[in-house]
Amino acid sequence: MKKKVIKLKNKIIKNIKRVKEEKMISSYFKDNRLFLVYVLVCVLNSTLLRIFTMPTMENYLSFKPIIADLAVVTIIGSFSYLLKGKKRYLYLLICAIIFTAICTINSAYYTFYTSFASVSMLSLTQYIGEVGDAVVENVLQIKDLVYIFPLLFFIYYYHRLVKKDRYKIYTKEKRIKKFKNTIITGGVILLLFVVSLSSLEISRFVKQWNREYIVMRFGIYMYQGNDIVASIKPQISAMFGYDDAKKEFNEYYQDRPNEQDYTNEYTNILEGRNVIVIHAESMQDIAINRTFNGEEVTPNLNKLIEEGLYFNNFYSQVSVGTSSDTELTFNTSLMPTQNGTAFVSYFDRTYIATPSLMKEKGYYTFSMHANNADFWNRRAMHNSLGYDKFYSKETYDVDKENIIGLGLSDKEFFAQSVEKIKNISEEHNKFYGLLITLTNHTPFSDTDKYGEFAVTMKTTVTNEDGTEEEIEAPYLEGTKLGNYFKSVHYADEALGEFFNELDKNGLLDNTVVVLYGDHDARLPKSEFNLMYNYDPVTDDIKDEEDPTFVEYDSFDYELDRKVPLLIWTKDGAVKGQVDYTMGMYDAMPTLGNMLGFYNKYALGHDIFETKYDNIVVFPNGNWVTNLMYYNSQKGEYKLLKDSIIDENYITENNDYAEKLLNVSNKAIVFDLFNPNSEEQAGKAVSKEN
Ligand code: GP9
Ligand code: MN
Repeated sequence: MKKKVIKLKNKIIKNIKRVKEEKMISSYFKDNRLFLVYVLVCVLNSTLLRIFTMPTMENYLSFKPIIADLAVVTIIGSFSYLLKGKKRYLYLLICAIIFTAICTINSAYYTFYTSFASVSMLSLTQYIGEVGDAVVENVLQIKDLVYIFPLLFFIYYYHRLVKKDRYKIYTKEKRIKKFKNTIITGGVILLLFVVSLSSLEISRFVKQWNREYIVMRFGIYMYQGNDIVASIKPQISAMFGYDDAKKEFNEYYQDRPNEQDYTNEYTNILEGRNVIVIHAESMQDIAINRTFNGEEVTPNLNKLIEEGLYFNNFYSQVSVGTSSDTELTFNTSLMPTQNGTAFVSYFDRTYIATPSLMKEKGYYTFSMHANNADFWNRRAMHNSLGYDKFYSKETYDVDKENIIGLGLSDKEFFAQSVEKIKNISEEHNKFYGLLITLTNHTPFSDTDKYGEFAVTMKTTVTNEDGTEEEIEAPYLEGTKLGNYFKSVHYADEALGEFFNELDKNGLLDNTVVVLYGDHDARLPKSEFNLMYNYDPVTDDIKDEEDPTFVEYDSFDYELDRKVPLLIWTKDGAVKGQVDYTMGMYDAMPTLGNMLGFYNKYALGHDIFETKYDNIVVFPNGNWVTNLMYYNSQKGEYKLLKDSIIDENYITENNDYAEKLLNVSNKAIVFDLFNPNSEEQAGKAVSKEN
């Protein structure tokens, strides 16, 4: 009996405790409703951003970034409790607006650059106006505005609380107590998060070069906070850490000979010739030798490829500096910088660049681009690269009729440039010139100005009654990819006219023409799928069960981002197709060997020395070799050959890529090609002191 009473007593105590706990929890919720809604809104937005930008299984299941967001949002929000009355709401509102803005901006930025935004890019926002259409059509989409709705709910919720008289006004003691409890809770969540991190995660967070990886593990808020520190760092770190950078730099290059120590069949083969380099905007390899109903997209380029030396496995290595990054890499064999862009943030550094080296060989060097000279800071940077003169928009006749897309049409640009080159050739013995095209730039929407080129599919279909019928299915008409091919067709036509004019004026006789595609055209993957798997009968993508269905994954998409590289002479001095895996940074050493110059500090190689052993490192740490494409963000790869890979292969190439990116970045940031860099670093430090 006694036992039963004790049992009952215990049960009652337990129940009272549980009820008390439940009451406490519910009273906590009631007491902190606004704060909790603020937390929910901010964490939800960050989660939505990750899901919309990187929809992978790993992302859906990952709690880590949610914990990180929770810690940041709680700690920052906790200060609201120090404020009285309505001010508490206003503080939370401002925080929620900032967090929402971070999500919106990053969502839009990701669409355009497949990366997350960095405050170091703020100095570039002036260029956004210049690419006008491109930004509106490509960047601002409805999905970027989704983040505003949770914010609106937060505002609505506050007003509802006020209306129902449920918005709490706390005493000073209560406010301080709440602040303390909340910040401690945030701190504990943060601590739990930190102890869960692996050393790889910590190291990547510190380096901040793999942005997707960081957002995936640390959430967008921690990423952005870290980015602010990382963006200010280059300015500060150019003052500090010089000795370590110089040491690393010296070690990297210590075994390199000062003079070229090899020869191959291409050595000096083009020495002494004039050089015309064509920077073909957004020219992607997928357009080469492609036909629609038997019509070539690039008939002129295809002919030149037949006559010249063509590299059909060539990748651009751009980061957020797109065109300008390629100019940097092509001319210096360095990689784009890890923060900001070399053209904008580091234009005042010393560069060992092809134009300067050609100048030393007695060439007159120039660049031509019919756009504003300050775009990508070219006015300043072309000087640093060693161009004697930059012929920019001011030197061209640009009128309304001649504008396509971003500016002067390629046909008009080339026509006017030939006149300039004619004068140059009369005044100078030898010249090295760069022509940057413009028409074939995203969004490829000026289709009525490109001329006729159908991207349809004509085919014969058998009707139910057995009769055959010729149909012309829409295929890529009306798609962005289709418009791209129309634009490329125009760019190719302009190129054909340019060659004709050069030839008519005798300017091809002792000249080598180099043409590269500066980067891919940022076309949607879904449209590639349509291109490879189009069914003209249904006017849709084939069924996956269809035996002719071609699997198209994200690796295929990366591999399709290849761009053309062509070296052409009228007399066919160099000829053939080369399928070695090659990157933009290999252009300088490969051309140097042909033209008779050598740069000890090139990060790439003469492709005719490395051949199939080459590796192309991308600014985000991904790399591609003859054997595999490796995605360092996801730690996944695709084998390109039927071969067995040694397990060290990935580790060694990852180390190689990381070192190369690091040395390249430090060489630029610390101005290590400048013989006076040490003195300058010393001065900067003493100025600081
Ligand atoms: C602008 C042109 C385009 O002058 O070079 O630059 P992008 O948008 O390709 O970097
Ligand atoms: Mn470009």
